[in-house]
Amino acid sequence: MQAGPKQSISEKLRRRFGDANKFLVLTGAGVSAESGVPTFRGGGGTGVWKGLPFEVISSAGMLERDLPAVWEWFNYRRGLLEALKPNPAHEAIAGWQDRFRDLTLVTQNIDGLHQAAGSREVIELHGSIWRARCVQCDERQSVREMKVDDGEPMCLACANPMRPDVVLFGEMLPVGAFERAAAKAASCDLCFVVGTSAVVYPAASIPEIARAAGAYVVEVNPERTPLSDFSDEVLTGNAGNILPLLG
Ligand code: BV8
Ligand code: ZN
Repeated sequence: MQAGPKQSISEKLRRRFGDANKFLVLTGAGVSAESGVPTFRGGGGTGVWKGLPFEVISSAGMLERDLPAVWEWFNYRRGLLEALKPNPAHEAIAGWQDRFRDLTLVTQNIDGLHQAAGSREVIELHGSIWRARCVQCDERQSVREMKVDDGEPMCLACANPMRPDVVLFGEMLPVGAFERAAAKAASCDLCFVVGTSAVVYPAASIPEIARAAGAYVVEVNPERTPLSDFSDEVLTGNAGNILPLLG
């Protein structure tokens, strides 16, 4: 990851940050990159699995066709995550929750590192790799209490197959999750967008909703994204270096 010129925080942003009442933070894979979690588009090796682009292996169609393959894919990613720890970006965001009267943390990540850093009430738009859900009765169970490496686990409540409790492409987001995030975006006065390529919808519409509602939108990313042009400020660099600068 190239070390760009040392990013400084403008007086304007320091003031906006200091005066923020309703603060929304949206994160993507980039916030976990410095923890060693491969990103999807950053060439981190989870863009393709066994020759299949991740949008295919992580799709509703694949679940229909081959649930064991979907389990194998998420078991592999969970294996990568086991030993990984939150980084200073996760810790900075966790520290903000007691500083702001109204902070909403919305993530596209399924890795649980925000919660591991101490963030509470995280809106997980795309679910969690640490949970499984019954395909029939929606019973949820922590994967940590299940044997998942020998074929797909069965539901203890109705004996139907369990599936990873993540949102696959072509599937609806968890009931209420997007609506809650969108409502907070529509009433926030400050919106940080950290480590996302902003191409997956409806998650990428959250900063658009915040901007349309007059919020000050700040992007944190070492690279430009479709959001950069309409953000009020772009902080170019790694979240682990930049977020702690805001204190
Ligand atoms: C749905 C879980 C409705 C599984 C995921 C509108 C327009 C076009 C397409 C659509 C549309 N609406 C719906 C679609 C289809 C689709 C979609 O958006 N497709 C895209 C590809 C165009 N959306 C869906 O299918 C959604 N469902 O719409 O349902 C529906 C359903 C049925 C019937 C009617 C309607 C569901 C989408 C959710 C899919 N699941 N994840 C899994 O993890 O495998 S998405 C997954 O990919 C992630 O959760 C995340 O959302 C996305 C990856 O993006 P990022 O997190 O941003 O990661 P990426 O690698 O791309 O970028 C990393 C960034 O970090 C980079 O910019 C990099 O520069 C930066 N970075 C790197 N290092 C650092 C850093 N930044 C800061 N610090 C660093 N150190
Ligand atoms: Zn069940």
